[in-house]
Amino acid sequence: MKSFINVEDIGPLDKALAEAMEIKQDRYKYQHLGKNKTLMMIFFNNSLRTRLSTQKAAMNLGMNVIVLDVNAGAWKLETERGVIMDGDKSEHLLEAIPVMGCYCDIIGVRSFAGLTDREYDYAETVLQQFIRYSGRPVFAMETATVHPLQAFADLITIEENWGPTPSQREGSSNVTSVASSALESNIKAPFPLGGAGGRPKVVLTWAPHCRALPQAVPNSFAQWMNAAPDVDLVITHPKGYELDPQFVGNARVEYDQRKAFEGADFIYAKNWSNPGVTNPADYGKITCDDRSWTVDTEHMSWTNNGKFMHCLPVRRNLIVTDDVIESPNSLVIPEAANREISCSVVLKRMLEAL
Ligand code: AN0
Ligand code: CP
Repeated sequence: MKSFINVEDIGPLDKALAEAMEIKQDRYKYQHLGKNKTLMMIFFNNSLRTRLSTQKAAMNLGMNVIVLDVNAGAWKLETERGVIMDGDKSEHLLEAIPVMGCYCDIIGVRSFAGLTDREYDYAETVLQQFIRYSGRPVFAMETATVHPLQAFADLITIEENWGPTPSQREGSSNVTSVASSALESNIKAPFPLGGAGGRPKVVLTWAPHCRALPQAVPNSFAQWMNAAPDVDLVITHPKGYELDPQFVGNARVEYDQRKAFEGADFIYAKNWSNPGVTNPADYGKITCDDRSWTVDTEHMSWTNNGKFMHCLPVRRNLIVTDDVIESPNSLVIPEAANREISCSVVLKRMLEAL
């Protein structure tokens, strides 16, 4: 795998999920792959989970790791070509990127959307420069429009928490492609999505926030759920918050949050700023702060004993109430734990392709 940005990059999801389950059982199994290989993580924005889980995954694979926080200690970088650099930026990305590439074998990039210029953000301008000029395989650690490591971890978490009890799973004869390919490759079968338990209803819900946040997390979540075998994806948000159609795909959009929640097996909450799809002038703005969208126990009572998910960091009592995030149905911690697993699969694939 030469880059990891979109769901297609990982190939068939059944194989990727089976590999994730295999690595989860023995996370040091592929430690030989990373010997004398160096991962460089470049952060243009803050992070807790991505920083820690990616480093852990790389260490599990025997890699060396270099972390650079661009805004804390490096020269301030110019990203636009053609500007006269007489301001506060001392170095241009066009030199910095190939230099970074000299010191490593694989590069991970975190570079959020600026949320002022939709075209610039949706062209993934910074990420594309890394791909073009670093000479190294590059993966997204949340870029302007996508956060695939998160979406892959979310898929693993849904897979693990969906369906009947473990004993019923063993006896299930309704084996789908996930399990069959896993069995073929002699890997312990994960529970098949869309198997004995039917199709999980997964609801991506917008929730209010005090800051303008990117669309990367909901974009990737929608993209991965659409690609997953037999997931019934419903997206709910206030009018005007329509995500880019390339990510919405065939998902159902339901503007009535209560209707969307009815019968849901998984509630995936996230704030995003206005994607500027219906009104380009609204791009990156907060055009709704309706607190009735905050996920509370009443919201969860509309679901099918649904599990609560959020990628974290989360602002309590804006996105979700204390009661819901602390409830036994909250998956936020296992979800974060699976970031180590999703990243391990990605780095393993990249190391194999070096
Ligand atoms: C970021 C976002 O919404 O994209 C990162 C989430 C993983 N969140 C914040 O900036 C609070
Ligand atoms: N979920 C996630 O990516 O968290 P961080 O922003 O802390 O890395």
